[in-house]
Formats: sequence, structure tokens, C-alpha cells
Amino acid sequence: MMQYNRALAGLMYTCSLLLFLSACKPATPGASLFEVLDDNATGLHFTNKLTATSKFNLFRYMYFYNGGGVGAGDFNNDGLVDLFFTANQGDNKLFLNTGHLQFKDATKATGVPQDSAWSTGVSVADINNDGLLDIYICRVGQINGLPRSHNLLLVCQGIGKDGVPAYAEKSHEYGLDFSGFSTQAVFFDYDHDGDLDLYLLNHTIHDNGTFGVRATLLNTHNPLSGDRLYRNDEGRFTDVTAAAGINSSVIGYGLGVVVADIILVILYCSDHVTFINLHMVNIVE
Ligand SMILES: [Ca+2]
Ligand SMILES: [Ca+2]
Ligand SMILES: [Ca+2]
Ligand SMILES: [Ca+2]
Repeated sequence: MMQYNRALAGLMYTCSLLLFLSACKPATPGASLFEVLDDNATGLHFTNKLTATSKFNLFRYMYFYNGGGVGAGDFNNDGLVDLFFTANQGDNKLFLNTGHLQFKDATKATGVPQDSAWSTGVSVADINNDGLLDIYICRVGQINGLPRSHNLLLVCQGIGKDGVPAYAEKSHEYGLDFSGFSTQAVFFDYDHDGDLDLYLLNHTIHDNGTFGVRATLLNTHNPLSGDRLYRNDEGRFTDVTAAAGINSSVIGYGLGVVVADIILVILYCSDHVTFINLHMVNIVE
């Protein structure tokens, strides 16, 4: 009887899997489930155009072609997902979704700063828990050949009658005006106290071999390239990187960061991955 149940369960599982896989297949063999719409169809006129010069190029900055970022969220609370694009050498842009896959450029009306600094990743979160989405922009702010800059925190001040959100830059006020080589930030409540904390992923700008023996750099701190963990203390963010035991040395080559229910996984372009157990707040490399 047990064997029968197992066989039956196995058959049901196999049938379910086949049904699932068949549902994923395009209706017509060879046809795509997705359709590419160009910017003339959607209104999403944005290009992260890069122009290399003799003073600033791939040889001067090895992450020159890493690209910008895109954030999605309902910035004006109308039920439609809007988009925010970051640019390296151009302007960051915010597009509001007007429905039916149509977007309008609302950048100027929203007050998003335009200073030609090198923006990288963008994160969308309601940092002050007021029901309005806020935007955090990472930047490369301390490298020769680029304007000096710091990461930006755009806090939504409200939504106008025209449905356009308004932002104010508050990174200094919140303690998040980090200036170095940032890649991406992720907001999450690591200490389970109900407010959003921040992991800031940074990168270095030289090859690993130029820094000497790797083992001598572990447990050291670099103010520009080292990763950071910030605790949200009632709206002011405190750097708790060292206390949390996070490696923030100069040889961090951060490319992406993901938060899951159990562990925080930080992926580097080198051969090591950092796992942070959110319940025990410790590090395994
Ligand atoms: Ca919207
Ligand atoms: Ca907010
Ligand atoms: Ca928290
Ligand atoms: Ca807190």
C-alpha cells in the first residue's frame, strides 16, 4: 500500500510537472512569449550613452561599462508601476506609467537632481514608512575624471493633484550621503524592529593583484570601497559595519546584492560569496 501511494504520488508529481512545463511553452513553436516594444511605442526615451575619452575610459576605470540601473515602483500611488532609470554620464529619469504600456517623462516636475554625476544602482523603498515610495541612488563619487558626488536619497514629499510626486534630496539628513564607489543598495529590516536598515554594496577600482596579499587585507576597512551596513535609528542611519563583523576591505568587488528570508547573499565578481545569517547576524565566506 505504501509503495502504491508512493507510485501514485510520483505519477501525480510528474503529471503536475509536465502540465506546468507545457503551460510555459509558447502557443506556437518558436514564438516568443514576450514582445519587444521600442521607446517610440512606450515613451521610455532613455539611453545610458557612454562616451569614452582619453582622460576617462575603461583603462582608467575598469567598471566603465558596468551600466546604470532601473527601479520600479508605484511612485504616485495610482496603481500603475512607474520606472526610474539611472545614467552614468547623462541624466537620471523618472517615467510615470499612464496605462496601456505608455509612459511619460516626469523627471523635471519631480525635482530629481540633474548634476551629471556617475549614477549606478537605484533602490526603491518607503524609507520613512509614510506610504510614499522613496528612491536611493548609488554613485561613483570619488574618482579622478568624474564630478565629485555622493549617494542620493530622494524622499517623496507628496503627490500633486496632477499625479506627479515631488522629491527632496535628504541623504545628509538621514546619514546616507556616502561618497565612494557604490554599486547597489538594498533596504531590509535586519534587526526585526520594524524599520528598514540598509546594506550598501561598493566596489574597488583596481585589480586584485595590485593590493598585495589578500589575507593581509581581510578585517581591514576601506572608506571608499568597503561595503557598509547601516542600522536605522529612528530615521538616522548608523554605520554598524564593524560591529556586525562585515568585511569592508579595499578588495570588495561588489556587483550585486540580494536579500532573502534566511540569508543575505552578496555576490562578487571574484571567487567569494558572502552569506549573512539575518537571524544570527554573522558572516560566512
Ligand atoms: Ca504609478
Ligand atoms: Ca516615504
Ligand atoms: Ca530595522
Ligand atoms: Ca531601527
